[in-house]
Amino acid sequence: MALLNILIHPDPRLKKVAAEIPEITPDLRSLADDMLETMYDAPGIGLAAPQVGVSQRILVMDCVKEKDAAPRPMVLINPVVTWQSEETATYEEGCLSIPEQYADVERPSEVTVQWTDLDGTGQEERFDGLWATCVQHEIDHLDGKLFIDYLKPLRRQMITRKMQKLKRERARA
Ligand code: K1U
Ligand code: ZN
Repeated sequence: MALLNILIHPDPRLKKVAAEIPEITPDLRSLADDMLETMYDAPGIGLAAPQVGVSQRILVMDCVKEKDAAPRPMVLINPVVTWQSEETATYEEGCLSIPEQYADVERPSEVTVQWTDLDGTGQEERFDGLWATCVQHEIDHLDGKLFIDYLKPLRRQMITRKMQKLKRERARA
């Protein structure tokens, strides 16, 4: 297992549409393990492969919040939203690729998602609450979209400038 480097916005690799995964390989299982380790270490509740520089359609998430509850690590390969509610919900979102910036984003409050798991088996689940927000945020990453793309241009520009400054400071350190 290994901790992976999380790309920081702006980065062209975060804007690309990720490729479908044709088969489950040992390398893919190893990537999923590393992504989960990286997500828990960050800490975060989700992580998509483009955030670690891999342009493939795989994401991990675990939105269990209760301290004493068992973790629920999930690995979704080639996820597709097959249904979304008309009702929406607004959550204050963050992103490991845009550290320390948060903003309200409105999305469908429930979604049904189909995906392939690491055994190659097709899965389907309806998500609500934070799980629904998170899975939509992560699928957006696979489509080269960030939560700041939902904000007004001026706010997006301010956040992008802050991230450019952060990257310059990190490069100098
Ligand atoms: O995709 C990512 O960048 C991960 C992101 C997922 C996300 C957060 C909030 C709403 C939608 C999607 C994060 O995990 S940011 C960190 C975070 O939210 C968190 C960190 C520690 C404890 C609880 C939450
Ligand atoms: Zn994100």
